[in-house]
Amino acid sequence: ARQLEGARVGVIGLGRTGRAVVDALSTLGAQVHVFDARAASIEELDIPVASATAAAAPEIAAALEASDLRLAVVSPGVPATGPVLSRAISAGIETWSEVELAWRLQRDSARPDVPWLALTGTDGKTTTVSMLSAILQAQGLVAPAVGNIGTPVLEAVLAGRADALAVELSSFQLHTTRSMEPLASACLNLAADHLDWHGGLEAYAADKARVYTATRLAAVYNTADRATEEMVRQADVAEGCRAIGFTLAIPRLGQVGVVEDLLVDRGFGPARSTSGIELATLADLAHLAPGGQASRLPAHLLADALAAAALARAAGAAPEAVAQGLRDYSPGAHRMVTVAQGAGVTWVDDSKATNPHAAQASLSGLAEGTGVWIAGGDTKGARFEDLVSAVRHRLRAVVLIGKDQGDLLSALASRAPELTVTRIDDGAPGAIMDAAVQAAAALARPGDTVLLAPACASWDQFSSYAERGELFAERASIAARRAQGGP
Ligand code: UMA
Repeated sequence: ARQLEGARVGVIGLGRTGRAVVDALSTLGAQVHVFDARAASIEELDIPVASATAAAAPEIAAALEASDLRLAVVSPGVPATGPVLSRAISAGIETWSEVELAWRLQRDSARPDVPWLALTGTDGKTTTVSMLSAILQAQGLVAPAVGNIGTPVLEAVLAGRADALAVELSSFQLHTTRSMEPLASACLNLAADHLDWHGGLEAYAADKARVYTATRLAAVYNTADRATEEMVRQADVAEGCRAIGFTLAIPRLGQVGVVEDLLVDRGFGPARSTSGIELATLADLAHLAPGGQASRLPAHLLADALAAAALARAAGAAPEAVAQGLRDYSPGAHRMVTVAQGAGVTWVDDSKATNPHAAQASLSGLAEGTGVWIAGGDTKGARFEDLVSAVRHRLRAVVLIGKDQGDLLSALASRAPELTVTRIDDGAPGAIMDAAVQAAAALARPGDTVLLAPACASWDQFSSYAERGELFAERASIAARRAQGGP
């Protein structure tokens, strides 16, 4: 932190994290030079800075190259494959994520030992980090869920009130995070996502694998996902760090898993050599299952709970805290929420399904031939053939939104030519959702589910997945009421 006093530092991107970075650097007495592709982001900044540049990526790249900056803190949205990062690096500028800055500031603070429990993965991150936070709170710790979920890690570190941090990390954030030494870490799963940002699956996986680097106590992996196990095998972890698997099956030694209706730990403590320690029952998760029936709990939620339990156990959580935390956890908005019902049609908002892997998990719950699927948006370079092949028999029809519908259309044409596809034109967010909901209402039959599970990011047409989900919920309620003969 002392080294930053008086230092000239670039901050690229002034979103949620960028503003926290500018704030922290200014307080430390650094000379801050900000860059953003959007003039509005610069205008909204209310902290004095040494210079502010609003320009497109190539110009920002050129300005960085011409500057004598040695360090830049880069927003997660700035792509690894774009000119800004690549030219900053070739100009010898060190690039840090906000997470990297947060780690370094904590290390130099009065409370350097607050443990970080860091997790990444293609899907389930937000659910898992929220469950983890709930378990740690049940243990009596102040342990907020921070990072990609919303609150910048830096804000939590500077507030200085946490006993532990449950940190959700995206591959973007991990790309420029180097010195973090988490107490425990996990990659939940790996599937194709954000390929355009990283430049390919291999680069994406390599950034995800960074979560394990220098982990001190437990590197948690998914026994059903070989990629995550391989990451742990190859990771440069601290001496004495153990690999702990989580599994939906009966756990072996060194694993956390399920025995009949119990979540059982055979990874930590004396349990490593015995039949294991009972952590919780499936009934503790019943509130997350359709109709509150534990027997219908979706497998991915059970996997998330096991991963959260493993990370929490690494931080010393007692079995009772695991059970209590899982009971306390409630799912966030826009994750498989039934938002309306009318004329026998159920309307479900899963706007959070922003990639094909997540959309497949939600579509897999539909009965044969009963789904009207609203899909599309910013594809992030993903492919949709496998998804369409896996879910086609569950669908009645598809409504496509999004600016670029080509990739989804060609996957539908080649893998599910029998399906009716309705395309919605570009327009204002409200008008797009209006048209999509009206089209879906006309296609749905009694007993059907209209499911917003776009398999794509929302950025091309909406401000966020939350806005997309909110507009859907609002329009779906109107459609359901009308179908019942209401106003
Ligand atoms: N900007 C540029 N150039 C670029 C990209 C962005 O100048 O190439 C500017 C934008 O004009 C804007 C600012 O940077 O002013 C936006 O920054 P940002 O989009 O990088 O994001 P933040 O507002 O700092 O929010 C980030 C995460 N955003 C992304 O990863 C894109 C948030 O995750 C996260 O909650 C927040 O930090 C706190 O940690 C969002 C997300 O969609 C929700 N994440 C992806 C996902 O979950 O799939 C990874």
